Amino acid sequence: MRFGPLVGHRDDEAMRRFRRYGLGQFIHFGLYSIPGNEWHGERPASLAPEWIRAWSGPNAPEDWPQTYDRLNEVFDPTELDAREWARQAKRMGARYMIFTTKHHDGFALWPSAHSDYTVAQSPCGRDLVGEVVDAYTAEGIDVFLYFSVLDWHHPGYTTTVTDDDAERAGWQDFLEYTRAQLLELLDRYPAAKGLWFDGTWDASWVASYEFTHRLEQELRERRPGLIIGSRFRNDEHGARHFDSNGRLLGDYEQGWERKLPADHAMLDGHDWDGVMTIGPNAWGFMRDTGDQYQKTADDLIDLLMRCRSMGGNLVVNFGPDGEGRMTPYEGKIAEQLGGWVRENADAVYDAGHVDLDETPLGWLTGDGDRVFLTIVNRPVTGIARLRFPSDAPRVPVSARLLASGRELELRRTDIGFDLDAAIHYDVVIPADFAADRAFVVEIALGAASAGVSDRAAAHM
Ligand code: JFZ
Repeated sequence: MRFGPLVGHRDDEAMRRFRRYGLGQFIHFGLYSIPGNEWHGERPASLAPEWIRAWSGPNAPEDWPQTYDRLNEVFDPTELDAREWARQAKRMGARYMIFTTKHHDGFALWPSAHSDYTVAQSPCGRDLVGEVVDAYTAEGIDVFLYFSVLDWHHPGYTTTVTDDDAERAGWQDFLEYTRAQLLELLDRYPAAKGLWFDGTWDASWVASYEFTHRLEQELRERRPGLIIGSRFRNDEHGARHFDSNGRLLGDYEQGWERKLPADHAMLDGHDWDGVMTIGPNAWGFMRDTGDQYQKTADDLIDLLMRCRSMGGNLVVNFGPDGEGRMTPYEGKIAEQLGGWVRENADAVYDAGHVDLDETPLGWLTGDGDRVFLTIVNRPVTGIARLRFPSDAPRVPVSARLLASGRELELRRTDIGFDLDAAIHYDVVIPADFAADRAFVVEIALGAASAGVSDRAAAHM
């Protein structure tokens, strides 16, 4: 295989940092934020709002793509204050963020020298990518640049492989433009830590594997430490994300989108993150979410800890309105999620997968010295039971509620099953402890010989 992975499993500082991000923020912002999924009261039947340019059918406005393409003439998000966004993300507990520099419509949120369809050709006139990179970096939040290869504006873009000479020349132009924009992004925004690619599924791009292989090399040379996910390129057999030999194409698995791995084993040791919308499938702003279910802070806490228990990060998407304001619902989510994460930070950031049996009570994370049990399903028995292998070198020695530090009774429990293979440890959740969200039990580990005595036996 000549066009397989360019890098193996990385363990440099940038990737070690990636593993401790825990929580991230995605922001989808662009021309599509202006219509917000509707135009003069009409809506497309089934498109994500950031796809509204693809609206067709009986209720689509006349000449819709042309109308959409001219939205740059009115694009002017005067309420957009990147420092405010960054402060909100900080309060939410995000340690990295992904920003749409150019979505499928081809409109660049930085004044790209390689395009005539950018913020510079709009009343906005600001470098929004620069503002976001600076504001988030100042808050200590790492920035990844989302970049859609798929481009509805560039005349040379084609979805298919063609024999037509003019079309082939157009595609070559497009590839050069793509390369130029990516190098431009890296050069303009040296603080950006990664590139988050999208729209790389068309046959034209898949057939350009020699180009993409060379380009990945060039990007990595231009910016040592740069993180590139697996949604950038494919091998010469068209295998995407993983090459034909099953090797990951990039630094982390970038295919977990609005779905999560079923268990840790299926990740095969790869780094990963899961990107998630708050509504069912809306990345860009939606004026009216109607009766669509919106994930609650509790849903997101559950998803976050589920991701952490499998060693991944959760990235929550925000879609600001056309003026650049975060929506009130997103604001509420950010505060609620942030409040929880702040109280339970030890279980979130520096804790990852722990090699223990799963529990129906919630999610396990660990940092070597401690195991954290995020209880989502509080047991009616008041007992949180964990199963340790009987030969475990380190076992629970004490337990407390992470948020308050309240000590909890811990006991080794011999209930007469699974005797040879396992020891069960019970943490007693006090009946007088009231919780209206998931809560974390912190369990300190110590040498097996120092474990708590078998109190069940002592009571006999
Ligand atoms: C893409 C975009 O089309 C969408 O607008 C949004 O930006 C999202 C983050 O990315 O949508 C995808 C891409 C990949 C998958 C699903 C939706 N996928 O791999 O399942």
